[in-house]
Amino acid sequence: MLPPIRVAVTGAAGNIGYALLWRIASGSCFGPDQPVILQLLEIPPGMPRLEGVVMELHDSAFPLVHDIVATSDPNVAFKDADACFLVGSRPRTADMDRADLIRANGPIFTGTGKAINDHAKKDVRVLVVGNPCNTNALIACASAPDLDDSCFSAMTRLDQNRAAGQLALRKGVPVAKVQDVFIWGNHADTMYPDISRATVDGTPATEIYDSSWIRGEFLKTVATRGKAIINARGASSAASAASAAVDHMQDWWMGTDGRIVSMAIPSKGWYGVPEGLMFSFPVVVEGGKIHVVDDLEVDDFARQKIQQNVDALSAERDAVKDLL
Ligand code: NAX
Repeated sequence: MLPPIRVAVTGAAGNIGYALLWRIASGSCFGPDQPVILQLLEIPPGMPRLEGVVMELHDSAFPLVHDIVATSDPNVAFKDADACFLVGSRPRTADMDRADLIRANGPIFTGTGKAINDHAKKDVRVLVVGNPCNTNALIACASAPDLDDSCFSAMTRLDQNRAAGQLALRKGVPVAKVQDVFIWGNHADTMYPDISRATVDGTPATEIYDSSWIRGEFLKTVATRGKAIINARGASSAASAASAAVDHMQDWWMGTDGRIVSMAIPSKGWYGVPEGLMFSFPVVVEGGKIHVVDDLEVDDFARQKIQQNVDALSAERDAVKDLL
């Protein structure tokens, strides 16, 4: 048996937390031989709900769970953390636009980033899920000056999985047959699902789907899926978001074996994306290191979509520049 790793989850008593913790505890994220110590953070009003979650985790008797810490103190939650899922943040309400959400949630991530900086392992892997996740990750990263910026990422895997699901449904094949579709940009409705390298059962996706469907209905379905879920379920995506968070962290932890996946990471100028923007790129992971696949041909349509995301994320960055 390996020594246990410490996994911090914020917003642990929320909807995504309720699905995510069971996947981590069962071994589906870090592997069936990797014990975990769960370090769960909530704000004080969430602590009674978190107590209930912890009771249920104990009642699930997961052999891989060596300890559970439930706290409202970030300094405790991030102590010696090897991996962090930053889920906790304020959800957008009807009276808020995106700019209001950024202003409301930004300060959470300065405190979180500082606590991670001061207490987590120096090679910690941080995944930001709480929205607006790209800019929240940027703030957390900027608030952790002692850590390398490669410790921070934001989640666009749900968008990737949604895109793969739509391609599979359209062709009538299991989703496992779909490979190498990925997302550019922001986790927002500007994001761009790119099929230029994707294959379905070994055949290039560009030979299977006509471009009017790809640029029309497919793009719209993926971009507006979050709203469609809310309309249908009366609540936002939770289990699929948790599943995507597990996929993202598992790939970061174990590697992608050559598969291309999507992760939003601090740009080093790849594809003309300004340095420092937390931008989703096509990546592969090897030995715990994320590498951008930087030699793809980008057509005019994709270039225009990348630029839209650069503009949106630059505007978000400007809106929080006092926090960076
Ligand atoms: P919930 O409102 O169910 O849960 C959020 C939890 O976070 C609550 O229990 C709350 O008490 C806690 N919280 C709030 N501020 C906190 C803080 N400063 N420290 C610790 N905990 C805090 O929301 P849920 O459905 O779980 O969604 C969580 C976040 O994920 C939201 O920001 C949501 O927008 C975002 N999402 C991101 C997705 C992505 O693909 N990146 C997709 C799903 C989801 O929309």
